[in-house]
Amino acid sequence: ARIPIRRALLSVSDKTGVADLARRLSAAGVELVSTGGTARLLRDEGLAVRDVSDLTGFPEVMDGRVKTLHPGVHGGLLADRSKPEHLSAMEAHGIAPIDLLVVNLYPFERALASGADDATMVENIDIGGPAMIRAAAKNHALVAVVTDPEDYEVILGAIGNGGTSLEERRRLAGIAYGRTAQYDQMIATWFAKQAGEAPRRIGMAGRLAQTLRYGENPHQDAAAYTDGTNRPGVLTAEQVQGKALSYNNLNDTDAAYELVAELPRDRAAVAIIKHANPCGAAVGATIAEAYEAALRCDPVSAFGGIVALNRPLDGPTAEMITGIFTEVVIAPGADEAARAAFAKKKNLRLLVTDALPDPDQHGMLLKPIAGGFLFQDKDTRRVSADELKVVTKRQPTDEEMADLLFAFTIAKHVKSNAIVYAKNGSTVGVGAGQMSRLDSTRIAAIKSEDAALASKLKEPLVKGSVVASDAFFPFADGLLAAAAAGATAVIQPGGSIRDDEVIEAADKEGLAMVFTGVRHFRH
Ligand code: 93A
Repeated sequence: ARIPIRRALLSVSDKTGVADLARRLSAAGVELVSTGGTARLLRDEGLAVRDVSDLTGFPEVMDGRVKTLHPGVHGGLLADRSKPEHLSAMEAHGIAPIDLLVVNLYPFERALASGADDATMVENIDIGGPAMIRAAAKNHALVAVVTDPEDYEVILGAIGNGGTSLEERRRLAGIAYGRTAQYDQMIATWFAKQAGEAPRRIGMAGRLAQTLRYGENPHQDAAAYTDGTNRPGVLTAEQVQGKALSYNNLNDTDAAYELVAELPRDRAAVAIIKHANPCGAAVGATIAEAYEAALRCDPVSAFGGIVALNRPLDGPTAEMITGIFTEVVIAPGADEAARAAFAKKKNLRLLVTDALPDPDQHGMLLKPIAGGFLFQDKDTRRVSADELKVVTKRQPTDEEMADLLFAFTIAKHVKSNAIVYAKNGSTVGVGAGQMSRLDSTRIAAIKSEDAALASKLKEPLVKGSVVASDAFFPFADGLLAAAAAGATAVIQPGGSIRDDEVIEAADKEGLAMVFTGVRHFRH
């Protein structure tokens, strides 16, 4: 049955759209009741609002920690008005029924993302809000509960329609419990982190951003979720043009953007991604220069690729990109000339963000396995020049050193076993996802030779390059294959029981080699 809305309690931290909603409710004759900040905002909008303290006969106290925690509120939310006993209790204690609850919670997730101190985190734990939400949702037979500005529409529709339907209230109740569960999950995870422990229980901390047409394949259902932090990235991007993003597009675009975000910010940087692996990445004086260099690495694989930039897209680069079939381009901005060049390619997706992803921001990685899932921190480790240990007789030159660090950074973003050859701030060969490190080393070199043939170069770019390995060479064979392909310097974690053999082979070949002491597996 439809339940008309006569009295609504509004208490929101995210004030988006609440004034509009309240105005429409008020115009329909609904009595508005509200907490401090929300009441103030609605009064500023010229609306008549009762204070919660009016309903409870009790002031908001303790910096707002106790505002709505009172039988005057909870009785109004929980009363089953079909029961004479509940009605008489309402009568005896002067409890007014509430038909609609609009609450959203203290922004704990925003506080977390902003790196707030412990005291601030604690103050951002909402108590009264979840209590009201759970009460109203339990009593969904009579009360509608809205926890998300996105659902104000449901209420606006109900106003002119004789009230909310049971079906609507039931759906809103489910959304409400999903919200409080997720909220407490986040708080629990924060406490576990403080205690230096893995959280005892963990759930899905996500909010539906969009349902996707399908997953990695057309027979798989899929959807994208945001984690509430609003961190810059593919999910916060504005899509300027092109078809809707697919599951694979989102996955690859994220990989591309996170990669360029980690390259030196004082250079323009470009990455081209296929199947979540870079088939080219480069830094340069300009975005156009970096794109050209990145494309040169493997122009065949770049077909249908995803391109990420660390600088705004400009006209000349946009023109170049349109010269080859490209699925997605993401950049922190795009100028007029670039937008005009892309407008001709209707299907090409252009995504623009106001900032790059923050590579130092911690994150959690979940991987499902049968009967459960694995959890780990995001790999935010970055190796700096002063951590490197030269282990060979020959020291790397300054040019080699710069390329070694660049190559190792790229290798972090390549599926293991990862081998990356680089020269002059550009990848020249990438070997990804092989079960043998030797195979990755060979494949990357073969690809460089193929690219040289395709581009009619006299000699493959891998000649005179440096090589990075995401984990140690277990034997000398991989290193020897890299030397045979033309690498002159090597960067790798070290730590194999055969390090001596590998170092000896490097010395024999005249290679310079540095150990990072840090491994970057990625699967
Ligand atoms: O500190 S609380 O847990 N104590 C309460 O009794 C209480 N009641 C509502 N926080 C409480 N709220 C929250 O206040 C709501 O969930 C909402 O996020 C916020 C709205 O406060 P204001 O209207 O003063 O801006």
